[in-house]
Amino acid sequence: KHKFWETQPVGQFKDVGDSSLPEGPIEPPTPLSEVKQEPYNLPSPYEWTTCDMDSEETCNEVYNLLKNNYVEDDENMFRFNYSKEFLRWALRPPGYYRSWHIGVRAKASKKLVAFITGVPARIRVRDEVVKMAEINFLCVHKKLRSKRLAPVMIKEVTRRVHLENIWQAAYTAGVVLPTPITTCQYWHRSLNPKKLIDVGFSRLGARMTMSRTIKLYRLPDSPVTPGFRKMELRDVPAVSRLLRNYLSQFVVAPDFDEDDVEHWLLPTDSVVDSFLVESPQTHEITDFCSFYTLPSSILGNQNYSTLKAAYSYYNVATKTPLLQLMNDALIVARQKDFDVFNALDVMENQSFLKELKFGPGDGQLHYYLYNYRIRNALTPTELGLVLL
Ligand code: NHW
Ligand code: EN5
Repeated sequence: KHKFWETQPVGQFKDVGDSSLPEGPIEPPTPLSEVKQEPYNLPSPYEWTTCDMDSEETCNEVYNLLKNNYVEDDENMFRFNYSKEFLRWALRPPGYYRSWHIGVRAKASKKLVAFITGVPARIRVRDEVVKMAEINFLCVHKKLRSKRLAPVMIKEVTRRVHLENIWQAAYTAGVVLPTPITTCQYWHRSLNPKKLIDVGFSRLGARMTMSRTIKLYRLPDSPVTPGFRKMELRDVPAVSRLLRNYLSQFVVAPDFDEDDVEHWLLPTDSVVDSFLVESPQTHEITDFCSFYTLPSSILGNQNYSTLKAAYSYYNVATKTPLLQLMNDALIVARQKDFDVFNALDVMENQSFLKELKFGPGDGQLHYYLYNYRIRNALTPTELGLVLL
């Protein structure tokens, strides 16, 4: 079945449920001198390129490859359309390596035909903090599919990660591979129900009219929590403390320092939004919520070309009820003209999804670790990691 994945240091299906296998690295690191020094061979019409995301031109090429060839839903109605600013943000966190932004070009035309990326991250698994690569944006042009290019790209990114003395990775996918550490469900909260129905993202419920549906999803014009405001640079230390403390309860979660929080959570227009609650009495920062912007192209609709989606990111409630905090997040997302607010059933999200009128989607997201075994699959509530 999995001719490539069977050869890789990942949990194998045959080992699921085998409690005799130890938790931790599957293979030990090898001396750096033993890491292959030359890139893997591509089929001869293609060549490797390192993509400089600082370059407007390269960033445009990556953007266009993904816009036309990246992830679609199971009925091919929508395709992720990550913006250029988003890609720059996602690919240049603290300590990033340019060599992990890997493209494949057609030798003849120099056209970019495939892409894969890694960014460094410290991920805690139980009480061990492990240096990992987060792998994302694996994409092969539609016309070059099923030619076994993906395994070569995965081996090449693995080699370049190894050259930095990093031996583990984390990644997510909509497809089942050997073997998920957990499987999460996507949930969706309509903000602009009429458009969602018009484009086929959602359906009019049984015994529901359009005006009844619009009323069902109506939200207040502004957040209700006193002291709710946008996060600022001066909040980085307090947000870092709040988030680090919160994430410590999950089995798998990022180990964010202040530089990471500044990069990943300080608001960036049309990329990431973060809000917090500052106590009007004590000026203490007690609660935090965030979401990132990921539009999808709407494939073949006469009236609309993009679906504007917000994705729940990291949220921490210590004083404000999480339900109220997330309702305020929905309110500000609606004010910013998002059509839908998406969330996974990770962390404590289950506690607000139904009450805030999210409904389950038709998509799932499987989480994976490379070269790190987890003894038993986790529940989504044990997972404190959101990948983009
Ligand atoms: S998931 C999004 C992936 N991208 C898309 O779905 C975009 C649309 N699809 C495509 O571009 C987020 C192609 O279909 C792709 C496959 C490129 C997906 N992950 O070339 P072949 C990420 O970016 C396996 C991993 O013929 P193709 C995370 C498949 O099981 N493996 O297929 C990325 C088969 O192997 P098998 C995947 O359709 C994580 C082989 O590829 C996969 O032309 C990467 C077939 O290759 C997927 N999403 O191209 C792993 N989809 O053993 C990182 C298919 O079953 C691992 N495959 O025969 C860690 C590396 C770093 C380690 C550091 C220590
Ligand atoms: C991770 N970095 O399938 C990249 N999305 O449910 C890989 N469905 O939007 C991730 N099919 O259910 C890949 N509407 C995995 C995700 C791939 C994209 C995907 C799903 C997630 C999705 C929508 C549209 C379905 C269109 C037909 C969906 C129902 C919404 C409804 C709103 C009202 C309440 C009930 C639910």
